[in-house]
Amino acid sequence: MMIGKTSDRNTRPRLTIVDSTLREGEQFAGADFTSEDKLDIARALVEFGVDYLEVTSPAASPRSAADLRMLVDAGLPCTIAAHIRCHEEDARVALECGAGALNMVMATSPILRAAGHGKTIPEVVETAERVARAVRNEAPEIELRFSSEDAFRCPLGDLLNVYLPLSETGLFDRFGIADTTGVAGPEQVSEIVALIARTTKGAGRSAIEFHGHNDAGCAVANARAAYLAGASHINTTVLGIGERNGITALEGLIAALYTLDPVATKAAYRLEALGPLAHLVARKVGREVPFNHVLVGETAFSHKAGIHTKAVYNDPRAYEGLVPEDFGLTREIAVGHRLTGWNAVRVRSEALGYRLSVNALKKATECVKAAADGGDLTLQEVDAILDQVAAKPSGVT
Ligand code: HCA
Ligand code: CU
Repeated sequence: MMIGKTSDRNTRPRLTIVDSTLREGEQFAGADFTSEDKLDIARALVEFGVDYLEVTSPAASPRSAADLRMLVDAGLPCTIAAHIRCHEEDARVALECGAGALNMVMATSPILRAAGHGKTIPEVVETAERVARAVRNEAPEIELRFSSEDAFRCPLGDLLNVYLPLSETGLFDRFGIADTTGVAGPEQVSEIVALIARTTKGAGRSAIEFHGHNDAGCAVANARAAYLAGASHINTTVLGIGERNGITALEGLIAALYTLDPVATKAAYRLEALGPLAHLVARKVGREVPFNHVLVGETAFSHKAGIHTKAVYNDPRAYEGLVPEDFGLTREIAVGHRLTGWNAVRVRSEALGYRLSVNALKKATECVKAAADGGDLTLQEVDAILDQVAAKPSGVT
């Protein structure tokens, strides 16, 4: 398996993350990024190891254009992709601002075509080709992607009637497939990604970019499925922020990649930078990191029940599929609750410098459980019980 990144074109990366925190993420209800915010986030993403940053169309507002210029001028070691409508004017502005790639998008599903641009499938193809030719005229070497908005609510025949003629033009580097309303499941994503990758291969270029929303909670699973089915590029945002409840979270995708190949994932990304990155973006959008978020949530490495804690003390792999130390994180073992076990109490007692007999530890555990039946105890309250038990002559071994 090849997870990773390299700037060497001959050893093209097997998977490239196209992070859209500065585009899809800007569409999150709580996001109102200043120019400085955008630069901070861009730097942190690149520092983590992301190669592509997708940014809001410079045609959206004068500040959006100025911010794209600013990001280009910052000279970060990454490609800045402007997300644009399939309009020649949008493309022209993006090129003028110095974008390194153009991520064009156009709706293909019947519902979005009717509610949006009103074009038929042949007209979608004609428009995309016309804009792409204009772009190639202006900037022959620019990286160009065409994506179908709402691809998963689009009849398969229509989808093929979009991607096949467009791939035959040879104008595009990549095709995007978007689950805009988050209705797809992993099996459907696998099937469509594999089919589009296969059918566009040979005719033109075969790189596939997947973009998936999280309305039904499948965004990370769908991105994983897309990757395994042959997608070369995956869209993410930090904390998954985006329209409604967002898209594939960068943290979730990284965790999924790590479960597939920890060594390659560690080699490709600075994993310990993920936590600070998540907290940075949370601060910028004025929210907390969700307590149970993948990897970086407060409880992501908390162990509680006695059976779990005992096994984790013996071997953390017993209940950890992801190694917190690899991400610069620490596990937490809760002691002061009614589900506690004497191993957790023993470890705490040892941290306090006691060497208690098994009997004394079991006695202390009973005391903790009984007291915690009235509500969880603080560590100080647990320590007070341990102090008392240790003070009894029979307590110490
Ligand atoms: C949007 C829609 C989009 C585009 C995805 C893509 C979606 O906000 O413009 O460019 O592939 O979810 O369809 O984010
Ligand atoms: Cu989207």
